[in-house]
Amino acid sequence: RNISFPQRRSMAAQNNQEHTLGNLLREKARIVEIDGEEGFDYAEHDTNELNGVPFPGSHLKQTVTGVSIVPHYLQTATRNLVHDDLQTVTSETQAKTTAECLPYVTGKDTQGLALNSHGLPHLRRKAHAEYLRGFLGELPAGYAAMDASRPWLFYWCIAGLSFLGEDVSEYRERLMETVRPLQNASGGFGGGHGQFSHCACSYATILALTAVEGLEVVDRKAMWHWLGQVKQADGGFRMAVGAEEDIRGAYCAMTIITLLNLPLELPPEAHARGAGLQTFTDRLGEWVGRCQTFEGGIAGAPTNEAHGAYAFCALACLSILDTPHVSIPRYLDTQALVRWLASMQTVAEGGFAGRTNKLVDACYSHWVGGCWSLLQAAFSQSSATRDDFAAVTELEPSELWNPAALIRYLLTCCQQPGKKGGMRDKPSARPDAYHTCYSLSGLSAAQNLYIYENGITVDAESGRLTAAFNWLAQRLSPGKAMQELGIDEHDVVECVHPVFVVTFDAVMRAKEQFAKGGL
Ligand code: FPP
Ligand code: K
Ligand code: ZN
Repeated sequence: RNISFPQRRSMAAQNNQEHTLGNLLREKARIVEIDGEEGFDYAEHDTNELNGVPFPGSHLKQTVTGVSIVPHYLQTATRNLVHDDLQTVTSETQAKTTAECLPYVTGKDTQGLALNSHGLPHLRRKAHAEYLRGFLGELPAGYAAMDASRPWLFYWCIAGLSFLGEDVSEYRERLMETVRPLQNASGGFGGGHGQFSHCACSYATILALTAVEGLEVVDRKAMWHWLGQVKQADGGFRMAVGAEEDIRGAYCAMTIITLLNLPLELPPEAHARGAGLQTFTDRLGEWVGRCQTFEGGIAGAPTNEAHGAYAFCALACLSILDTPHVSIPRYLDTQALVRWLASMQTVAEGGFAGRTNKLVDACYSHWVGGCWSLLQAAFSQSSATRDDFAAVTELEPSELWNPAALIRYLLTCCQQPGKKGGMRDKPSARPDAYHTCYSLSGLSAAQNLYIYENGITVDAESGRLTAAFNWLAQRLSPGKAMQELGIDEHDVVECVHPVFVVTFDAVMRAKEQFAKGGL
């Protein structure tokens, strides 16, 4: 009872290491069953129907340890594996969150939302689009606190609209004129005029411009020089000159370099040259590898705590460096990573948490759901990698997470009901542009199919890394898959690029625009 929090965590980690993932999944099913018998809410809500319609995926239900009372996804989620009766703030907030979500995920309370043919709420396309458009004008005074994050608002709203299939071309001129004064003559974008350039602001600006075909406003040469100042001798990137070095920097910088087709050679004045580095990619994979923790997840920087948002940055960065099924296993312990990622899908909410012993949150539908898109493609690639994977996990890559459960969480718990739209972290949170954008991106990860086509990884003429341009997407079409996921055609979002997080069309246009390279 007096076990301290960190000790509990490391017990969980040791426990994880002693089992195969298949065993953990079975163990989880057993724990859920015990909870049911002890009077925890699961039994009461246990049903394979929602408003008279069978649960998506309920036909997949297996009988585990002789008990088949829980819906399929309660069996496949592996969270809270080490279950004890120790009451802490953590266990209390978890119980509160489960209780807050259960009426919605089970369909007991539909909040007045219009339902689809599977008994789940429809995606409120028009309401969410209107909500996002509302941030692309003047904002109330309280938003002054977001001044240094203005490019993020441009990106979340414009990208989010494009994920809903809305035409965003009307924002082209306005966005170009708005970001022009945010660009520094010495390269990169800040949050506002006169603010220092920053990797996050530059990344968000570049993606928003990509979405509206407005990249010509970028001074590519200056950007190349500026990025040369944030590249570090150990292989990583700082977020700004003199700022923290973390994995966001690595992913943001490599995204900018690739979309703008900047030279991979470091500018002559880059101080990392003094340590023998010649290119932006030197020592980068190794640095990303150092961010993997004892839990198997990825931290923002070496020695820090594993977090889903950083796992996405790591996998996306490695997917820019090379073919994902080559670069991911080269720098990361994929077994450990997969085990950790699987444990992020929560019971009974069905969405993802960002880290061990923390709560489900809609934005991790993208940060963690996006990891699955990248990994699934990596491991479905060849029968060799697939067999390797199955040997470790006893499972197929597609069995490691439950897209139907994620969709259910997003549609039932994360859509703001009533007049206003927008999507939210969880029912007790208010909607915001960030959660709306990444909920929609997470829906795409759960709905659409991404395929990695082996192809050229470096363009011979321009020198650009092209590995991240080899993705193909298959939009979910009517039929069995929709049935299993519990959605109608109306609820399907556009294919979101698994590395660059804008639509596929937008990525292809950027690729063509700078095909020649040069500066
Ligand atoms: C914890 O917040 C969150 C973090 C430690 C990192 C979040 C980073 C991102 C969402 C994005 C990074 C990526 C780019 C491209 C900039 P918390 O403690 O409020 O949430 P938690 O309880 O869910 O961990
Ligand atoms: K959070
Ligand atoms: Zn969130």
